[in-house]
Amino acid sequence: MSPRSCSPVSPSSVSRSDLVAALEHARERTEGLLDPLSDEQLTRQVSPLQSPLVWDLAHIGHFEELWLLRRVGGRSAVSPKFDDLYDSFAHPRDERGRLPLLSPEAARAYVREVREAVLGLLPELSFNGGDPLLERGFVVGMVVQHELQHAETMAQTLALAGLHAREPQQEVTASGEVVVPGGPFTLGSTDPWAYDNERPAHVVDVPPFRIDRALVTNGEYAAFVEDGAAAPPGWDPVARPHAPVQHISFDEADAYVRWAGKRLPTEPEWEKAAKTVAGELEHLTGAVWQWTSSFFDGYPGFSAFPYAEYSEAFFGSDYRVLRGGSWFTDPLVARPTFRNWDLPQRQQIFSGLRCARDV
Ligand code: AVJ
Ligand code: FE
Repeated sequence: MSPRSCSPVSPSSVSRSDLVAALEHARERTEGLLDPLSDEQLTRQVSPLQSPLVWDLAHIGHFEELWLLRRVGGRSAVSPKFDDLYDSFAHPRDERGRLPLLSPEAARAYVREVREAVLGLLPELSFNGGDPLLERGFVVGMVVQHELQHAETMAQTLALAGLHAREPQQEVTASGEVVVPGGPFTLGSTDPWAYDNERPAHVVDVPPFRIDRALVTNGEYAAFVEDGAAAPPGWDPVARPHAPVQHISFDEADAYVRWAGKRLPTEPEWEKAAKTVAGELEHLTGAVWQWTSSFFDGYPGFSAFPYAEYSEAFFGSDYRVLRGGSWFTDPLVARPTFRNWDLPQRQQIFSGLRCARDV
């Protein structure tokens, strides 16, 4: 299924029908992945790096219950067990296959029950009454984006299981570099659905730099592999030499750019290019996530909202930031200010790279 090209929610107002449509759109993407699967495929621990798919499904429902039914709606918990079972900080991914999880049938019934209650609650809520959680539908947007992000995590699991062998459909056609002139630009977002880690928007002075118009292709990466680098998992460079290379870790991306006599863009450089020379650059979104050289950290004046476990818990020098969005990422998530992050050795994500260089 291809992502819907949806009109963004207007910053000045939000209608209940927009919110319902966004919730339904996220659910369609989840169901599109999971409906064709057997119970065995849904409950299997495919990799220590990924949850069993049925965990992601019930976790999506639990997050929606927690934020919309309980926090906003004041309802009581559906089951006291779920707060532990489906808390991503309570059990690492490699242990989730051994937990007493809901069966696929029970998980489906749970997410359906939560969604029906949410649709009943929405007409009672005021989205411009001064509550920052509700303002312009923020908390609904958060629940929608959470489900869409877990859909991508589930797509990674399916790719690892060999059940959803997919890759970027795009072919790289651009070549050469763009010089981005030095000077200030605004890093971050004022979009009402932006995450806390995209805020506050602030002016940053970025010295001039060069950035490639195109992503690194399988064909280009093949020369690096011939020179001794490890081949990415599941790689077949002969099949699609002009497609962007994917399943590249930060460490490999960093090694590639050095080998090529270049470097990765920093996060501010990537965002400045996306905001000021987008027309010159190919595949800013919709192909593969693009590694930057930046660690994941808060912008100056960062304040966790509405919970520290989304972003702040990962700040520091463990995680590197990726920008853009993959062939799977929904347009609702793949905005130019959106920040993704992962550990530098991870390859299961749909990640590639774009080179940069000093002027
Ligand atoms: C932004 C993709 C790194 O999967 O850990 C899902 C998204 N946060 N549930 C993750 C997320 C909470 C997050 N990433
Ligand atoms: Fe989650």
